[in-house]
Amino acid sequence: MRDVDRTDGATSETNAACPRGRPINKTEILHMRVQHKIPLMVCGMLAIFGLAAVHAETLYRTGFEAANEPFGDFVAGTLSNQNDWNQKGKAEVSTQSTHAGAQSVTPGPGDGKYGAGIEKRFEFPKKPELWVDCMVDCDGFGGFVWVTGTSAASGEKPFPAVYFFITSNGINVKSGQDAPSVVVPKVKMDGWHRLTLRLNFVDKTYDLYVDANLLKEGIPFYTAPDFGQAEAFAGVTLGGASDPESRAYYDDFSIATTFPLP
Ligand SMILES: [Ca+2]
Repeated sequence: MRDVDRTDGATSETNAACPRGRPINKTEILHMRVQHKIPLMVCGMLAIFGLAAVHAETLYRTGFEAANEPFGDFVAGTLSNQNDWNQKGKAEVSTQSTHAGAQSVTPGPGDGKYGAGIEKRFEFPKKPELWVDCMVDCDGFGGFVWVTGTSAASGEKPFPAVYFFITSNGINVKSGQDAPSVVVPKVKMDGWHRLTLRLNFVDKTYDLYVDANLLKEGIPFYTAPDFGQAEAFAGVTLGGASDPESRAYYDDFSIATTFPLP
């Protein structure tokens, strides 16, 4: 027996599932539909998460080791622009202080006024979100990190999107040439610490994590006088303090489209 509810087109049936032979009411039909939909919803969610897992990409990763590096091995000693990590100072692939393995990288000492830095450019397809992750040991002196980007106004010329200094008191963020520096919640940056940045090129902000703890979210990208804010990722500069005695070491550097694991 099959009835059609003409008000909503729903079909009610009397069959083995309805032993008393009474029509199934609308509430029961709705319940059955929901029950039927739950497995479909679960399948859909699994498919979405599966696709997300497939699309999670590690775009670059290095421990600056001598072997088994997926994007190029490093020889201990003078950096000499190995694997397109460009240097201006006396940068080295170092065995002095490492977070993992036998080697790390240091931009070398400052010149008394500015800290030395090492820089690498990347040419990834444009992404709305990127995660930059690294370990840093500032050896008590401090350092600085820039993430550079490009905008329609800057063309191919990169300029800072993320601009901060690591000090003994915490992390000092600059959001513009004339903008005041902001010290995010104080963290003691002695020894090795993990720095993680979630870059949002849609909102033009970033979130800052230290040792996987979110310290501050939604920090505006640096605003450059002629170029505005970065719209696409261009590269990274890792730097040390200005003191000639200073050394900052970096290790386990990666760029990915999702939160880096573990
Ligand atoms: Ca290493």
